[in-house]
Amino acid sequence: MLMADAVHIALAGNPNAGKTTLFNYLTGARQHVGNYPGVTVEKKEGFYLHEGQGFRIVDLPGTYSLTAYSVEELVARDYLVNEQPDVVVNIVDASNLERNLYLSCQFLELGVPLVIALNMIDVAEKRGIRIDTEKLSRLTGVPVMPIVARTGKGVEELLGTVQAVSRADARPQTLIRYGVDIDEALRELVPIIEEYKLLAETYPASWTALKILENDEQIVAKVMLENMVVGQRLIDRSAVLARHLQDTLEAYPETVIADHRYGFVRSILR
Ligand SMILES: Nc1nc2c(ncn2[C@@H]2O[C@H](COP(=O)(O)OP(=O)(O)OP(=O)(O)O)[C@@H](O)[C@H]2O)c(=O)[nH]1
Ligand SMILES: [Mg+2]
Repeated sequence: MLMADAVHIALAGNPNAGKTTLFNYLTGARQHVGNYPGVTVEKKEGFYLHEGQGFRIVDLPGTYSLTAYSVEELVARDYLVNEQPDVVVNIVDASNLERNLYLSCQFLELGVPLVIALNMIDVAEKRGIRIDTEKLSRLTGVPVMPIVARTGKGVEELLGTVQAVSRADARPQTLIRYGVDIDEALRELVPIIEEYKLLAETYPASWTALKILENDEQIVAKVMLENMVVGQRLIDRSAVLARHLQDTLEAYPETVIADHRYGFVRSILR
């Protein structure tokens, strides 16, 4: 079998969600797992062969967000956009759904091919938490597969779905709305980013626009490097939004954006 045929998957999710546990289960590796978050700081790579299909698996550090504020977040997000895995498997702690889905929102925004692995189903069941996986799948627009990484329960089915998604080559569309002011700014920024093909190789225009409004230093710098004149136009528009939100809500754009992600999550969990 050629390595080129392997499905390239990245395990991503919150700290302590069970990424390394699944990685170890699949690759036979003995990477350290811990009861405290932030155990994995570097990415680890392994290989898994399943019914004639090879999987190249990357275990990413856990993050709560995909901003540019911490090394872990930058490692995870740069890996996803630079290495472009065939499928991102978002390991979600089923016993802590609201917090975990906040990060899932950001994978949806990034538009990466996504499968949600609902891990720690055993813990959730013990606590009497029942999750409607079909509803969750319908509302997020991506497959949701329940697993217990510690025992391997559901992992076969998860890999089958991962394989199908890698063949389909489909990218999820984000269904998240951020309120009238931000949505309006996005509607203005996106066509400009598209017209000048800013960061077009790596990021969807809607994501780049959102990051400019969030004042994400890394993305703003990349945009300026590509086109200073257009970049300045986008920054100026973003500043108008920031002032408006400050005047009307006394809030920063990134706070309003985060609030709307949580709103989306809550609407899903209702
Ligand atoms: N009961 C149960 N425990 C699990 C399951 N999966 C993982 N764990 C436990 O959860 C804890 C955290 O697991 P890790 O695999 O280290 O989590 P991680 O996502 O790699 O964490 P970071 O590297 O910090 O991002 C460990 O104590 C695991 O044994 C599961 O399905 N059920
Ligand atoms: Mg880990």
